Amino acid sequence: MTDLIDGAIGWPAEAEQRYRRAGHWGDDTLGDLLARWAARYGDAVAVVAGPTRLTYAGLDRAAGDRARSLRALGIGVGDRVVVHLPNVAEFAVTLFGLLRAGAVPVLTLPAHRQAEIEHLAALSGAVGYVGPDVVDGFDHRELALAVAGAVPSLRHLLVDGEPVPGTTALAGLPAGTAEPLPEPDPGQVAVLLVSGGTTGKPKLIPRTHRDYAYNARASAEVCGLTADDVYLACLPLAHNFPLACPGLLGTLGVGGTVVLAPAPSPDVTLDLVDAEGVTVTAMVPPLLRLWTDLAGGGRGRWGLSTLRLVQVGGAKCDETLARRVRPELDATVQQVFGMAEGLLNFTRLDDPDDVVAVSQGRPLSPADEIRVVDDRTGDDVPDGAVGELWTRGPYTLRGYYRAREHDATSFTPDGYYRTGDLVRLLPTGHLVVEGRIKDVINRGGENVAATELEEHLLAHPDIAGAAVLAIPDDDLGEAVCAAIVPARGAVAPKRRAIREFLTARGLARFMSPDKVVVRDELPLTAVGKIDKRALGEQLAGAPVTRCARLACPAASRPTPRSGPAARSPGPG
Ligand code: OOB
Repeated sequence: MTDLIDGAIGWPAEAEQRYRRAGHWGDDTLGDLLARWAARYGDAVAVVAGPTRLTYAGLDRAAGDRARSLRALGIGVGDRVVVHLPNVAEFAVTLFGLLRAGAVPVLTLPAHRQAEIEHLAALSGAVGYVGPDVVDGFDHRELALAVAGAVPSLRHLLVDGEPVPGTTALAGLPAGTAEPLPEPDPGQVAVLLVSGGTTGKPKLIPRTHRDYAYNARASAEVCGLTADDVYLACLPLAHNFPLACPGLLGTLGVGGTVVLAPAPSPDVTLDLVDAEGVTVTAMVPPLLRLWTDLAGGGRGRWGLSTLRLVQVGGAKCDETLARRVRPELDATVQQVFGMAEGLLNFTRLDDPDDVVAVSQGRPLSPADEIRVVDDRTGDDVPDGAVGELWTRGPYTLRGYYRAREHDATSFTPDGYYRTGDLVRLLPTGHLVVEGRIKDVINRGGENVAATELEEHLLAHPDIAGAAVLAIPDDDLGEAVCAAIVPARGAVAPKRRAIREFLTARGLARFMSPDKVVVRDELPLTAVGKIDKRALGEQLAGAPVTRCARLACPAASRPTPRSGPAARSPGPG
């Protein structure tokens, strides 16, 4: 194993040679690549954000200037800097400026707050923070000052906007000198991404120049991106999906234009599609549902005539929704099952609609190695059976950043990353995601896969959102709780109706929710996935229900209904 900076573990020499020979890994840093793209696409528009339009040459120049200013401050090779910017042009300038200076951006999500930023700044030993001034009434400068109070390494608090005492405006940085910028090693860490897990504290994922450049280039290829494409970043750019799958980096690599949506809300993003002639975008399933509801089939004020490809990923897209995209939005849907840790699976543009509707894609690279295993024994499961997905490859990490203890359980001795995702492999080589290992409810000995039940619930015409989670139960240990959001204009079905619906779909009785709660909306994570931890906390505060008290897990008698649950909002 090669040791990368400060404890990130690299690939063994044998794998490195293999990836280089196959042409996956090159010798460019991400900073070099921007210069290359600028030479090729000079005056073409690279980034659009509100009234700002940056050409490739303009972005290249701005990134170089920023790199020199950062170096003048003393920020140099290997220094970590927390980037906490929304989707603004400054994100691209800061990202490439840091890369050019040889520094390592720590890409945090705009929705992160002091607890997360403090943790990530301390974990990375960051020397700097770059954030906006005030967004939607939230003062990032105060956050930065508070974090700096707790994390002594944090010396430079840089503001995109108006500074306050103790912080410095990006616009006011010294120009720096014309001395040549450093040339970082392409095998070193380029960026630190934040892990997407919704349990425990976020971890940092080291992505090297080589592996991330390949990630973006190969993703662009699989999407058939060209210089004519206009990519809309709906999701926060700090997330791997809109950043490099293909996202910002993949689109810039082919000379296309990246339009930054200031907010993911459908009215903003749909308007941008028409205004900027967007051809490709990426979103999480809840947003895709809003798009199709609002704009599908010619509804609403949007033409969407340029849109050709809608990527959906981050969480499972149910079949019903996936099938609506082509007829209603007149675009190809591409399922993307990815992770900040590396492995990306895409349905291909020429996959039959039936495969695209039910699978979450197949690995991006011919060099991706995947195994579907029994997580207790580590043996491969029989063909087509459900097991945990293990993977290694040219853009999948071999270890988290400064987390050796965690690595011991997250990786096998031969370098496979244990994803924690439960999948099944179709004969075509496509994967179907069946849930997360930790997302299986043990209902008195019967296993209820939350994802599977959610998909069945979403097939109900009156249900627009569903999240299934375990609630403690004296008799069963865990009982099944479904939080549902009624479809627009519909009345939420009652628990009995849901049970009949599920039974008609052939589901075992024990799969029927013991409790149903109705919500106007479900809490979302920083990137827009359903946040089950927050939901669990909300439900824990809700009145206790007795409706789940079954004597036996597979009992067929009706569940007794009494107690406070009868008064809680909308139980079935
Ligand atoms: C993406 O990355 P993360 O790091 O925020 O989350 C990764 C996890 C996966 O391990 C899996 O549990 C879940 O999110 N996930 C999906 C999924 N895509 C991700 N579960 C079911 N179906 C899918 N299509 O979420 C991410 C990174 C790059 C591209 C796309 C998504």
